[in-house]
Amino acid sequence: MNSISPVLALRPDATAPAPDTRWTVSAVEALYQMPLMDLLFRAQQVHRENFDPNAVQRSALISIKTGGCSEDCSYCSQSARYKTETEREALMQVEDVLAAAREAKARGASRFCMGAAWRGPKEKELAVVSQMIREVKALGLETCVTLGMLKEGQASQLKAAGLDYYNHNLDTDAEFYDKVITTHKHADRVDTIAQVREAGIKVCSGGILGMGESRRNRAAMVAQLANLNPPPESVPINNLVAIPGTPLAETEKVDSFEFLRSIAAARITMPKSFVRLSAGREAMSDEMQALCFFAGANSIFYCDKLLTTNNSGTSRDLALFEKLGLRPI
Ligand code: SAM
Ligand code: DTB
Ligand code: SF4
Repeated sequence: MNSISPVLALRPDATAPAPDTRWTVSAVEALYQMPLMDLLFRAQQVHRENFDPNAVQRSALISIKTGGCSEDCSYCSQSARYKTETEREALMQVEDVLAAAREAKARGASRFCMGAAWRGPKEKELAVVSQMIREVKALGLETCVTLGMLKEGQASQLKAAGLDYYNHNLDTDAEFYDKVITTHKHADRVDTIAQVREAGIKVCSGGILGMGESRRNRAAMVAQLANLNPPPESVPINNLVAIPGTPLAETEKVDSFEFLRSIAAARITMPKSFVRLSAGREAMSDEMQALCFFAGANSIFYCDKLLTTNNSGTSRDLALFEKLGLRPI
């Protein structure tokens, strides 16, 4: 009898591009259109081919400079243009950042991410951040910063300080970008990512769902991330945290299954990348998070606070890891 492996028989090859082929938006959209069980199964298969399915990477996140940002990102509590509850705070002292990094390490984080509400860093600011990177790295943590757009030469300064990852999200589809942000262009984001890559720093880039974008917009963003050569090593998928006072405060939430499909699409199109279940976990049930891990998410922010909003707390995360039998990376 001619026996076809059930695994192969279930693989919908119509949506699988040959290796080294670019993902078209339509091919990613076709993933979104699959029956959910087929999509989840395929995502889990890809996940198991590339990662330990029971291990999740944990990054701590801290805001090293808060609020007062010149940019008009419609989702952000830190834009100076919107009246939000976020209070401005100047760039932190290196010792204070270091104390937070020690705590994060003691709690079990493996990476320490530092975020600043800047359009981009000035030279003096970059020197201070470089010092933070050196000292955090010396504690034995991986380092990540997100400082906005970089100018020529700045990425190599960060590399020289020992930076492991630079976070710079595409945030949304190029075609939807100007509905959300007008003070800089989608192409500027791509340019900074190229500079980071050029300097030999690992790229962390993803986006936000639930800003009123269409499924096609979501598929286009996933395709664009997947077509970066190579794709980002880390892909944060944020569920919009609606901030009172921002233009997106009342936006309709993205459907949970649509969010899940986006995680699966990221996993399938970027098989070797860590996919981070990022902002929005506080509002998710344990069951929803478990489904996201099944769909291929294998990284989280592990800290009680994100930049300005609450994260799912570390004690809830520890309990969830225990319940699901997950191991930290
Ligand atoms: N200013 C820098 C920049 O924009 O690249 C770095 C900090 S910025 C706050 C980092 C990322 O946080 C944004 O690109 C966006 O993806 C995410 N973010 C900000 N506010 C958010 C919100 N309310 N909900 C979900 N994600 C958010
Ligand atoms: C990312 O993709 N998400 C993080 C991190 N990179 C810097 C930020 C989430 C911010 C959520 C809203 C806030 O706390 O202000
Ligand atoms: Fe500024 Fe970044 Fe917020 Fe945009 S997302 S307003 S650049 S801090």
